[in-house]
Amino acid sequence: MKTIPNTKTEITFEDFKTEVLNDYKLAVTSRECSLLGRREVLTGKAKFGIFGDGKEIPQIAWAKAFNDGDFRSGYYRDQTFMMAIGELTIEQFFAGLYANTDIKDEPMSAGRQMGGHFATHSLDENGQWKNLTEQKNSSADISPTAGQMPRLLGLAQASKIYREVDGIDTTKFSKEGNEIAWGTIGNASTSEGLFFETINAAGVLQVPMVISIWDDNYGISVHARHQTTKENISEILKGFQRNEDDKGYEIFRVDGWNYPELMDTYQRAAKISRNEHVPVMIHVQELTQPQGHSTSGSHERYKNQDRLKWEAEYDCNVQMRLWIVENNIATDEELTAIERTIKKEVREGKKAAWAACINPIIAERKVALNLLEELATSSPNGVFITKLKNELEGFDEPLRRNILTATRKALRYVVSESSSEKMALQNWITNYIDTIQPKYSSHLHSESQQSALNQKEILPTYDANAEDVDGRVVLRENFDALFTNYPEALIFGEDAGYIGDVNQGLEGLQEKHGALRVSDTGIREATIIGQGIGMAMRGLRPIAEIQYLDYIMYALQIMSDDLATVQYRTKGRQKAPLIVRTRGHRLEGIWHSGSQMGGVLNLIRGIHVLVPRNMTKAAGFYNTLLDSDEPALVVECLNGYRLKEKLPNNIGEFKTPIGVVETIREGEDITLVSYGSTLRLVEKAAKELQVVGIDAEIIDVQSLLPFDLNHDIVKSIAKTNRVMVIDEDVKGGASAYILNEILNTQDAFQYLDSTPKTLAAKPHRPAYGTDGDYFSKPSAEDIFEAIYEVMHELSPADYPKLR
Ligand SMILES: Cc1ncc(C[n+]2csc(CCOP(=O)(O)OP(=O)(O)O)c2C)c(N)n1
Ligand SMILES: [Mg+2]
Repeated sequence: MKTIPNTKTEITFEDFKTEVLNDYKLAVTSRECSLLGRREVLTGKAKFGIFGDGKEIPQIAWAKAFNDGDFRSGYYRDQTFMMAIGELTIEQFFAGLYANTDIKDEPMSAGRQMGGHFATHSLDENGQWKNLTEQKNSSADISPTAGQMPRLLGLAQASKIYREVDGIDTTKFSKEGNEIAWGTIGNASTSEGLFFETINAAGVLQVPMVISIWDDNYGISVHARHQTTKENISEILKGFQRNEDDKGYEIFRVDGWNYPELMDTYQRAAKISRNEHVPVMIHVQELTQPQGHSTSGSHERYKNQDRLKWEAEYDCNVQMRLWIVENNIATDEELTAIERTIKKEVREGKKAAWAACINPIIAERKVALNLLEELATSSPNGVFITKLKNELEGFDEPLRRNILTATRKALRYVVSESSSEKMALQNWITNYIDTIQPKYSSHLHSESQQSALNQKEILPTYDANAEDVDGRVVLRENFDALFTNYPEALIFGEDAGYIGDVNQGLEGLQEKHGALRVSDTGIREATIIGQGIGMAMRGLRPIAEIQYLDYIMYALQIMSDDLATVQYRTKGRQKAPLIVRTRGHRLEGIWHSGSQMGGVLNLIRGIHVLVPRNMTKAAGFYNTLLDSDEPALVVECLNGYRLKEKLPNNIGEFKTPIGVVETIREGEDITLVSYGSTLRLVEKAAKELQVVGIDAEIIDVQSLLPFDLNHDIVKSIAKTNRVMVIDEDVKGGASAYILNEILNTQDAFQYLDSTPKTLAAKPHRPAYGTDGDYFSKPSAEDIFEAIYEVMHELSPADYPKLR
């Protein structure tokens, strides 16, 4: 036989048989899980199911080529692979389906993600790195199709950096860059832009990435003829094939039901990619979906009889079984016996998983029922409370929601009573919510010691005769210090390398720190972020540069869906402390002046959003962030690079704190809240207002997410009794966000003597040119007049109408 599962040449037939049968057992186990999983959804125990049936055999071949230290970035079909690398048991599979919130039972996401979204733990329970070279790693899945691709690029690039850059401590992350990043994607999802963008970028970067395309001819109900030119993705990507003259990909095509061919293909692919750092594509064709796409519908609706017949015949498990029998590796009876045992094992595993999920809730319900009973006995409204109690008791499979609905409603019946039973229930409800809520809400941000919020401010210090320099020089000097102090730090983006970014904040740094650490990228914002996510997940400290804030829109989806949710969707067991550097605010024209902050703020909760008003503040943020373990977006002021700032003498050391505002002008009459470039106009207006006797206090927010953790703004309002938020975003954008924080989080209403105001831009994008800006965004005159108007309303005699 040409291929045997292992590349070792001398193994006995018995060894071979054991290994093949073991593989078959795995395939059957995985399939049984899928079959039973679907039943669990149809009977209502689980909400939704999407399974790996029909894709078992290639995943077993892949798992054999997957080494410790390697990373997976895949999608919901990969359960067999996860089982094959020992990272998913039968119990865990069902725990995911049932949304068990205990991370010990459900290690993929502690019930936060639907089943079929896989992950391993890169961090221990304290948020510290485990040794990733000693385990098989899977980055946490996300649901948007092809969303796994950008991160895959970075996971692969990390190996290249670890192999080629000197001076990095690789102990926990890499063995000479020998790790492959393995991707998987469905055939239909290759239609997404993210797929093509990643494929091109990996070809350019020549990184050890192996992408498997699981091709079952469909994307839900939509046939390949509507998805892919020539209905064949490897056919149309042939131009990426490398040859003697040009670098590119190695491309393989293999049938997904052909066990020996798959074994051979994956071994060859791994060898090339691991040794030579060449990207490889494996187009796995002729796969099936025995149960259709998911539990949401049946494939009989869109597959014809011929297709269904073909799928039954070419089901990869069926084909492997045939191959085993035909090659006299095992008899039909032996296999039937194996299948029977596995069915039983899966049933038992499922039962155990259900018990683990439901028992804690039943125990909690018992406590609640007792409290309700006691309350009913002590209350004149006992009958109503008993009814609630009986309803709660009647649920065969209670949810925590049922427990809280009953107990919270019960309190309404005793609202005017006072009893120890009532107090006991009140306390229990509060404590119960306090203990259960974190199961759903913890770890949006890092909860480790390195959380950015634990970083203390270190002020910049200056020589007596400190030089006035262009703002960009402060940044450049600071980046230089950071790349010297942090060998694992690197920056990349459009024009970030050779010319040192479009505003020269990285001038000369490529020459000094090398082209792998200060590098140019293609114009591909989503995968620039993906590079950053993947590298950050493997212990590097990437800074991904998005040239202008306006163009972050291309990357916003991946920031929102992937980067922002890494900690949350793994309950703190993975992190991607990526710094996204960009520049925005207050330039002119529909696309170079944007401050689409409202959108950004609301889409990337989980990422800090920092808006420094000058380059010293910005540099301080980079220093803070590199000492912490969280992702952040830093928006530098586009019009601030040539403004003069004093050069601090503690470059690389001073730190701007996160979530802390700064009062940049003291005043008595009104509190003005703003950030970024708009502050310069607010300061100008404040000076002019002083002339007419209005004394404004100005607060620079600096950090939009998190927002004013010390609640300093409300302290200012307690003094001035008036507030205006000034912003260049559209109405309802960042200004509305800020006002919400001031009113709802900081409870400023009680101190206000005038209506709280926001002053924002016109609803259209800003027109080009100085006048375009003047008529699109708040000008110094607009700000002056808006504030004057507030004072006019207060005292028309002192402040007569201007116009
Ligand atoms: C961005 C995005 N669009 C749509 C969906 C809904 N959706 C989920 S799976 C799927 C089809 C994917 O087909 P394919 O990539 O071939 O994978 P398969 O399920 O066939 O293995 C679609 C459209 C999604 N999850 N994400
Ligand atoms: Mg498909």
